[in-house]
Amino acid sequence: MAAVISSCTLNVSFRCATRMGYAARRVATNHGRSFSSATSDLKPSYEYILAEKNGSAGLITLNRPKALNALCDGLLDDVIHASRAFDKDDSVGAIVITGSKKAFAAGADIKEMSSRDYMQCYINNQFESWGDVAKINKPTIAAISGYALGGGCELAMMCDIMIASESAKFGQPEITLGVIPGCGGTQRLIRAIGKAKAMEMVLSGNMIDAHQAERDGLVCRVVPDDNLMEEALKLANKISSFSRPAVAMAKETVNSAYELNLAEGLRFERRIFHSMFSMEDQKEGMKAFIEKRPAEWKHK
Ligand code: DAK
Repeated sequence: MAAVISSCTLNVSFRCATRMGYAARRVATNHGRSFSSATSDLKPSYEYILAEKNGSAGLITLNRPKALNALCDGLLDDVIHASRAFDKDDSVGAIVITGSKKAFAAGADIKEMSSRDYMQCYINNQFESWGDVAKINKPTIAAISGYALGGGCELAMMCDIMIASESAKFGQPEITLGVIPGCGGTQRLIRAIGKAKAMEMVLSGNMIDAHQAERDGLVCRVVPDDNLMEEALKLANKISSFSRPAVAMAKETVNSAYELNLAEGLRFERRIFHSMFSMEDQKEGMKAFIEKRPAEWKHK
């Protein structure tokens, strides 16, 4: 049933949005796609991103093509604003972040930060808000084509799932600029691909291609360039078709493995599992299985 739901979702998304009363409008993106758009807390438009809905997925497209989506302060502010708006929107179950075919993002904006001095960085706690992307409660999926370098790779790693297209290239080239990764590149990369491979990338600035990234466990899968958005949105809509609290608890519990030792993690998992038996969706999900019908989630 889930497979049926996911394969249908993309086709019905515009109809659904209209039926649900959104102010639907068509939006062209730099992947050349068009979707319906409307979510209450979203701004009508952003300077550096496109934000729209596709069925039950929120879609954020980095849109600074001339600079290969280099992550200037304004772009990051836009990403965080739209992510929070989708996080609060009950009709959205998961969020996809993508870039263009040539670049997911070529890193922090080197031109913007090049002349900053230590005191400016320190007093303003430069880039502190970047980490907020990892604080979004709903599942986030990075759909990556082309370059994901430096802060671009770090932004992708803040997401829960990374899907790459054949053209994707990942790297932490900060060492070539005389600095180090500053937003999780030294920490999340080692957890994703292990010390030996992370060290090579961070110390040499070497890039890895999509297939290497899949072999190393950095991305969950590689898809043809032309299928990237279809696959990412299909996955986001499939995740959105499940009980929202169950999905949120699954995300929180998996992420707790970053912070906890095994014994604490297993205890946390068990306690979360126990707590789910207070949910209507647990009753409904199991009853629906027994009655051989699709579950009707109440999201509580
Ligand atoms: N910043 C600014 N502009 C960039 C850019 C970047 N990261 N990457 C590309 N651009 C601009 C280029 O300057 C060029 O602009 P114009 O010259 O046309 O005005 C335009 O985008 C097209 O780029 P190219 O002409 O270079 O295009 P190519 O196809 O020849 O090369 C490339 C593509 C991706 C290989 C190349 O552009 C490149 O090497 N870009 C820089 C990659 C890089 O070094 N990235 C790491 C940046 S450092 C932190 C949070 C985050 C960070 C640090 C701290 N905290 C929370 C503390 C992150 C740091 C970084 O990401």
